Amino acid sequence: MKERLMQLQQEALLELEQAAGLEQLNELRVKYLGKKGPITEVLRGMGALSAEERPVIGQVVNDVRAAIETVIEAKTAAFRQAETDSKLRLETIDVTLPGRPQAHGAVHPLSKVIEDIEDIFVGMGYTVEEGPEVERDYYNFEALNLPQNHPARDMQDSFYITEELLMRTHTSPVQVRTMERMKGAVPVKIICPGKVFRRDDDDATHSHMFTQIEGLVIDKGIRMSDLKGTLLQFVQEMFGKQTQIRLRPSFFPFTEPSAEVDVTCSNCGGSGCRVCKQTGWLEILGSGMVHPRVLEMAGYDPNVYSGFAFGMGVERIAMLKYDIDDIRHFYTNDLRFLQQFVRV
Ligand code: 2NL
Repeated sequence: MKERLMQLQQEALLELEQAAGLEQLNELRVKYLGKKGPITEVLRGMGALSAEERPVIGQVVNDVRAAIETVIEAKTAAFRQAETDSKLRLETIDVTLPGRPQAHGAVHPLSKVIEDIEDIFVGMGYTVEEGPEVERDYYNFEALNLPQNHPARDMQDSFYITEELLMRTHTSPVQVRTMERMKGAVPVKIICPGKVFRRDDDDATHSHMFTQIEGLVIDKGIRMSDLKGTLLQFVQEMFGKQTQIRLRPSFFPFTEPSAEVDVTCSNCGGSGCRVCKQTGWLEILGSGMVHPRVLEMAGYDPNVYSGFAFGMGVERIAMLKYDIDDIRHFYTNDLRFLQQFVRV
């Protein structure tokens, strides 16, 4: 019996010596120490032994088992360590390697300029309003005092969907809709950004679709000086504190009086250059006091309330600010153009 056990131990140790990994070690543990293994079998047979033999064999069985267990434990630890070592070797991170550059998207220059303009007016207490691009003839023309035979209402100048519906030619209808919704309440203090559409041949400075931002203020006692001060504040935040403005008389059907607004040329500071065609001034927006008929139609008594309004082409502002020479750059999505606006 003792010899059998010693042989078993030798056999087991030899096999364990050759074990290639944790899985095989486990198989050998089951094979030698498991419930159906030879050690268990010997232990079960202990009852058949004599009283003298029992403690001797018992001691041997325990020693054999302990020897096998010790080897299994040692080898298990060695395999685990080897596994960890190889993992650490494989997963080494060289923190001194240069990083992989991240691709940066860019905010479209038009979006950037729209947001900058919105921020400036929101800072003066305005809210931003939006509305439909397909508009009723009433909101686009009628409510803005554009007479039935006005050239802008011609099929040649607007994109008509039906007799009654067209692509809006300005964002003024959003302002009319806002006034209606306000039901005569003041103050109205809004800006309306969005796409507008005009039938026109595209060239370096014209596009059949462009972006407009209009502003409208209505309250008691609003005067031309409020318009002028507001626009001066706006251009100085947009183009720099040194910027000055001048107002020239103009005409729009929806304002009276009306004025074109010029800013001092930021390229030459007003002395005259190629950009401002030697005048020192750049035209950037149209404006005026809201026409009494426009106020009246929208539910505001022109004898009680007055207001000013203005409108600007965002592309033109962006072209001046970023020295862009062709309006079509905004829509052709050439990455060489767009990536110049990436903020890294
Ligand atoms: C321009 C000129 C302008 C307005 C837009 C307006 C709107 C209402 C009432 C009165 Cl609801 N006026 N808008 C006024 C003056 C000029 O735009 O050159 N836009 C690109």
